[in-house]
Amino acid sequence: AQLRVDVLTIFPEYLAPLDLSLIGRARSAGTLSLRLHDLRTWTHDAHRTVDDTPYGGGPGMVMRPEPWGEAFDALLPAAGPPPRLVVPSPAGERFRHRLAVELAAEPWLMFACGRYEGIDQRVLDDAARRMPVTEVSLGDYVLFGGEVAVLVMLEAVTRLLPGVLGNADSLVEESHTAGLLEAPVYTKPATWRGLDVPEVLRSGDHGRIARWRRESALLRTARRRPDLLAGPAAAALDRRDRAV
Ligand code: 6GU
Repeated sequence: AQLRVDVLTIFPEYLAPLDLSLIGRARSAGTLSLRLHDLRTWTHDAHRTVDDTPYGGGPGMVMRPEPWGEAFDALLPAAGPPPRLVVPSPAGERFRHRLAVELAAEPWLMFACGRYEGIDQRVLDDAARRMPVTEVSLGDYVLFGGEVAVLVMLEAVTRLLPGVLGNADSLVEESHTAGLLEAPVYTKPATWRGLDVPEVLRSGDHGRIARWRRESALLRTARRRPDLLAGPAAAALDRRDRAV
């Protein structure tokens, strides 16, 4: 497989959608090798306990370290390169297109899904002695756990794998690849409920269409996401763009 992925979670059923659609197809095509692991496999008490009360007090529960340690012992190779460990957390680095590209270039990813108030910090400290660890946040809000974040990240990463998208051009043109939002898109009919498709898109003039799309992308980005224009994409704007 192009990419091997292991996911550690106490809710493997949460990741059932990974059988569907294009991710499911990438799996059956052998591009993506995905394994889900129930963290409770590495508990030994009758209740298969994965959490305990926080040292220092406070609300909620913290994931205890032992099952995580045993899981890594079982899943990491005795020799050879380890996976890159990705830990979803609101305290992590922001997940952006750039990081998706980076992850898609790895041979082996492991995701560790925390729940409750988080995972005992020593799990991350110990893991970092054995493999590269990246804590990743989807945005400035808090989820119950990392599972849905893994769905999001795996979808963003899988579609970047060679052969997953039918048309490789869709990767080149799309939003965020260029650091800009995409121009609006239209299909038939040419008029619908009194609304017309912009004439330029029906003109057949590929030069005009490309300029219109570029301008629309710039305008949309300036209006909706001006922060993107302050970033690295700004360096790529040419003189013609600045005149828009
Ligand atoms: Cl990646 N995980 C969790 N648990 N909460 C989040 C998040 C991730 N990103 C934003 N909130």
